[in-house]
Amino acid sequence: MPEISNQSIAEILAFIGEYLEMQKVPFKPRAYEKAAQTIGALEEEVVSMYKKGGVPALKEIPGVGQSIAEAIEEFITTGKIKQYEELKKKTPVRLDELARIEGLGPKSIEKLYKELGVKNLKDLEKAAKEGKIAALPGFGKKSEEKILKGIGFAEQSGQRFILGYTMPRIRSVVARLEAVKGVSKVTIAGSARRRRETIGDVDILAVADRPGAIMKTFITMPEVINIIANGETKSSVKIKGGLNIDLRVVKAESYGAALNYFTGSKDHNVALRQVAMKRGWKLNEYGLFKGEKAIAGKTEEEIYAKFGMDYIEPELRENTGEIDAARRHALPHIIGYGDLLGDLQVQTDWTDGADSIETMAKAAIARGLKYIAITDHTKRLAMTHGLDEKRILKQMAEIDKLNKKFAGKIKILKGTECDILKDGTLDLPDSTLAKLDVVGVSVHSYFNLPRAEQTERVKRAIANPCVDILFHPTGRLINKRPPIDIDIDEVIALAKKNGTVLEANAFPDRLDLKEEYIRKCMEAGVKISIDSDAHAARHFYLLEWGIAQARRGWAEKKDVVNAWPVEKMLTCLKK
Ligand code: DGT
Ligand code: CA
Ligand code: CA
Ligand code: ZN
Repeated sequence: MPEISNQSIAEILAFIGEYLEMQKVPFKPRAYEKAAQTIGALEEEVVSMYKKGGVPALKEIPGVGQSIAEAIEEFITTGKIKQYEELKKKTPVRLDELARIEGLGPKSIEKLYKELGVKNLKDLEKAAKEGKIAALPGFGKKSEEKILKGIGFAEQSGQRFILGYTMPRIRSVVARLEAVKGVSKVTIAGSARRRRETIGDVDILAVADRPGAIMKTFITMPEVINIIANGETKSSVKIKGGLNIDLRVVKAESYGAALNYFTGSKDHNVALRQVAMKRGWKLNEYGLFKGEKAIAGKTEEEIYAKFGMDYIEPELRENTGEIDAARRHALPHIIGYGDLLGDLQVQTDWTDGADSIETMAKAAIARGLKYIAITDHTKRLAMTHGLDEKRILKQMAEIDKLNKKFAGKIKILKGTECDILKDGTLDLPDSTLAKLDVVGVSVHSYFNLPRAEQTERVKRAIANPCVDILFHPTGRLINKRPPIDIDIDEVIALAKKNGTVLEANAFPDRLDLKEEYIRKCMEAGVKISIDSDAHAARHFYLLEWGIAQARRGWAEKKDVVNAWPVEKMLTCLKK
């Protein structure tokens, strides 16, 4: 059976959804889109779920019913989906290129194909530059400009892989390498170890008695589509989906030095080497040397110690002040991967989530959480079935009931992800917001307002005393949609003044706030929350990526409100 990644399954389902929307089929497009979203963010490989339990196992994935499960089966077993091939014949366009463009929905893609013969990105750019799109009824000058902007963004974000979605595959490679006889260590290095939001390629380091065996396992993995290099101590492969992986086998005595070198970042390495040079030492991938004599190299810890520095966590190694702080013993005690007690953004099947409140609560308990806030969308997001006042009151009553049932196990908080309207007012009246434990607000529309107007809009929203948290503050989708244009310093300053919490959304393609802005919050004394934004019970594991981003932003446990017990967290929100 071919190794098909969750990403490629998610992608083809999303494409089917888009084609169905072009055909104006009702309801079905949403179902495919939802299934694609859920699968794209699953930790387990769908292929192995299928191998274990066939179509019934696939139907256990939230949002996957009989017909989508069968489509997935067809894809896994034949590499194709007939329905998709047929749809593609009707509108033979490169959806992989066009659907990425911000502001270009399926219906526009179809129109542009029918009217102008636009099949791919190149055609699109040409048509836009020639002013042909502006001339089409229903488009106009503004849409044309938006499309050109979208093309620019797509080109500039290029081919980097989103780490959170890629890591399950990397870990599966590591597990297979660890199982090889004579292998004593396998570690992820490079940008993946530093937990950057996207990675260019994967760097893996191993210590082995005989490198031959591990190299052989590596280059013969079923997902390998191309062996780029195959040497005694270094090999490089490309796997399905286009990701490159480098594997290096090093000696145990220089493992720490090699790990340090291949973890990077390059800027961190350069700065550290300068510190060595100043002392008349030499640092390279084989060790730390005084003349010919190795004085450290087996572990990273001993290398940093020799420099009189505290150990620097990989997430901090970007040469943005960490070396100096380590020398002064002033590094932050960044939040740990097991430190969260709650999750303050959770969607359910009351709106566009796949699972019920009860199912989400059970999954959160299994993840070790002590509380979650249910934060479904509000009515302006009609597409998601957003809640109005009446339904939110009903949901609150349901949460009261469930809290009795789960007493002592988990606390379910009443919340909302309330839409910020164009003028900065909110989608629910204050009288309703005042009844909730956790009021989060988000921008989901008018992404392209000019900077001053957008900043005022967001500031007006968080100036409302009912508001506790600004969710995914910049609205970006990595590789897909640029952030909204706001003056983040002004927003942070106002958050500081009003005690508003800013979110570090953990969804791998959001990671919003990004690290740089989290660090600004730390400097300003603004608290953050790290939320999964789970849309299915299986999404809580994504919290890891929010924690990673917060660590890269130098956040400590004391800076993260949902790392605190629920009473203390609520007191802070309502202050
Ligand atoms: P990526 O793959 O673009 O996401 O970023 P990295 O950081 O994984 O970079 P990569 O894969 O090119 O190299 C892995 C590590 O090797 C990098 O973090 C630091 C080290 N390295 C690579 N090239 C150089 C170099 O020219 N000088 C130094 N000092 N270190 C380097
Ligand atoms: Ca790399
Ligand atoms: Ca590399
Ligand atoms: Zn949202």
